[in-house]
Amino acid sequence: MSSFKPLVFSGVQPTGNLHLGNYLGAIKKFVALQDQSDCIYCVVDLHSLTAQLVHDDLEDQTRQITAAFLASGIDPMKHIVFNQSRVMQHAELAWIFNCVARIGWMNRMTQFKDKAGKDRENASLGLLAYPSLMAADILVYRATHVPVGEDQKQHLELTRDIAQKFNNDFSGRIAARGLGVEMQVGEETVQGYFPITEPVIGGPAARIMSLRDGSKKMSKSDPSDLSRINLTDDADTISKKIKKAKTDPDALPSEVKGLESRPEADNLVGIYAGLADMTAEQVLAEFGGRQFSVFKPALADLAVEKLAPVAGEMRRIMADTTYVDGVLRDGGERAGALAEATMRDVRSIIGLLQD
Ligand code: AQP
Repeated sequence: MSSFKPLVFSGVQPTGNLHLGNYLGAIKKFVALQDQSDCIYCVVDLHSLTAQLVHDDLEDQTRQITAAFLASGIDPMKHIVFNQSRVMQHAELAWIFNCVARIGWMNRMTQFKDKAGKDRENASLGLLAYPSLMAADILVYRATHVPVGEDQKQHLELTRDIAQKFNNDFSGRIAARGLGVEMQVGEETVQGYFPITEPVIGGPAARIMSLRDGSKKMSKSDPSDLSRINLTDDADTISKKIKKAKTDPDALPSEVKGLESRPEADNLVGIYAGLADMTAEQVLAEFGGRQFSVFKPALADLAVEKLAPVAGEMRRIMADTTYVDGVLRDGGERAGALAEATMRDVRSIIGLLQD
């Protein structure tokens, strides 16, 4: 009996300027994982339609996320970088998962509740079914690991539920075709066609909060630009935003426990730790007892030092649209071949006739 080879998949929506939360919570992890496993990184343009259906610049935003991947150090030759809509098997598998998943599962998603707001009846069906497409993105490659920020944890649990239900519903047909793969789920060894994917979440930057309100996550859709550091911000803007970041009047504590109930201080320490590849403990060992008037300039210098090269490289790559489009085309072809192999199995498992 075979077992799953480690494979990393993750995606980012082309819904606006990338920010420090996307960078530290996701993209920096994407870069780190490429030395350990095969990786597939996707600009999830179909997902972005749930946020905004009519775009004037979806093409450019897709290229911008691609440029951010490449500028951060993702190698598109060793790994796969593409935009989701090129590989139609994502949408095909999402339809099948719409029939596997239950409406109640979708209704419980906090992101759906937040984004739909009070007028749920008027939210698009796509917004409700978003996690089903996300499960398809991951499972069409039978990916085993998914690096994401903490806000995506619930969606990944749903991906696991969908995989498990598919494996159970079709267990007889999977076994009859010899397509079962043995895997460890908790203490149990089980067989199934889809892996029960592991989230890769954690570290000091798993949830970067708004610079204006430590109880809200840093987000592209926050109307205040001061709430986030965009990857394309220049050095002055980064420094100004950190200087204006909300804090409290106390000095930094020497122990992590002292950050409890100080969300803004906790957030800035997490950002420093994420940028410097340190733990919060190490940051506090250096800055404990110091006022924000000392810590903020040090954080601003560090942010400029780490982000300016990425922004510069992004601009250089963005200027060469032929290159960016070539990366996406090549990645799409390679991803499409892998996805089609899965879909041939899935169609056979379900009983959908094919040649
Ligand atoms: N604040 C954050 N802290 C850590 N990680 C974050 N991510 C997003 N915000 C934070 C992670 O970035 C990856 C890509 O995100 P996405 O664009 O696909 O989706 P999103 O979560 O909807 O991003 P935004 O910026 O928060 O957009 P809006 O404003 O539309 O809600 C994901 O891995 C995500 O976890």
